[in-house]
Amino acid sequence: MDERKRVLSLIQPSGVPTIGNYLGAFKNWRAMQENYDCLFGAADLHAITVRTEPKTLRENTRSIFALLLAVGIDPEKSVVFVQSRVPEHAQLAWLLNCCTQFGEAARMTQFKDKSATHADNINVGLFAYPTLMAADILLYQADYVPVGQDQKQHLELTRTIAERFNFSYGETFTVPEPFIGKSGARIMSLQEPSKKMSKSDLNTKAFISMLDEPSVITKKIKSAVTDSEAKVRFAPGKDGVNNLMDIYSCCTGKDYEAIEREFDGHGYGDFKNAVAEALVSELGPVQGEYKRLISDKAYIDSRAAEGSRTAELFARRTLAKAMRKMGFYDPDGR
Ligand code: ATP
Ligand code: LTN
Repeated sequence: MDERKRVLSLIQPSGVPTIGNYLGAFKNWRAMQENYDCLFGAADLHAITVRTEPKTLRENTRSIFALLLAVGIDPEKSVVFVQSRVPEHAQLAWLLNCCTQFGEAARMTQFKDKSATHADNINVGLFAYPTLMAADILLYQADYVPVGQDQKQHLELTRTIAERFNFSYGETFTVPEPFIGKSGARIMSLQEPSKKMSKSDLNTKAFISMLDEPSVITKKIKSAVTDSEAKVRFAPGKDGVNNLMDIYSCCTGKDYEAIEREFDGHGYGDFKNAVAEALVSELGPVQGEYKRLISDKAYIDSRAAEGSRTAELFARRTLAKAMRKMGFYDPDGR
């Protein structure tokens, strides 16, 4: 009997992932494959909550799938899939919509933020985003969900929905726990370090994409906002420097104290050069592998199809169970 705990996490194909996605999510995903039964994938149904060109959606989804493999998510160890290929996600989401209060969804800060940045398209999908995310997680009876800090509130709502369903209809879903790394869980914008780094930021200097060329990485780090103290130390009020220290720490494994010692007596110039170098060597192998994989369309397509079929085998069982518990008529009498 397999006693391993189950892990699930998805990423939206809404652009090229940033080093925030990499350090806050992918690195943990890769490590967790060794000790857990993992499912990872592309949340393309979530991506359409923001207006997206059909061609872009298709390309971004294939691209993010290739990137997952490039960072070392191994389809022989983990189930890697595409959300929209498993129709049970949308089906369970509807059931969960009916177990979620309007007020609960309206409190989500991501909904409030996205409503502000996409004021011309505050669609019902954007509002129902967290119940679809709850369906993603509950369909696979996940124990842990590795995400960045920004997703904690959605995880709390998922737990509330699962507990409510179990209470109303009988034990059905595993109540999941968020898994948020100690460092890298909230990489900040390089230009406004009080805001999280986001791949959909309109200012491209604010983020480093995982596929940025070394010269671009160096330029963006050099123009990152710091402060006038000119001392590398982790302290309140030094958001820009704290963020660079966090990035450096994630890439090198050094703690803040070690970093402070290393740059004692140095200005921000030397520190920024070191951060850029660390990032370039961290991302280099991933970029090489991505280039190789993305040119092999047949391989990516067959892996995505196979992973999605496997995911559906899990998903189908849970959806059937939830429908049975809720009292849906099944004329086949199962
Ligand atoms: P968008 O900018 O399109 O809204 P996003 O990058 O904020 O997207 P996702 O692509 O869905 O959101 O995020 C995938 C994973 O990366 C999630 O686990 C999320 O918590 C994590 N993540 C996103 N941004 C950061 C960040 N700045 N620091 C750490 N983790 C992050
Ligand atoms: N909402 C998440 C992406 C996401 C997700 C999930 C994460 C969609 N479904 C299920 C974990 C589990 C985000 O990071 N914006």
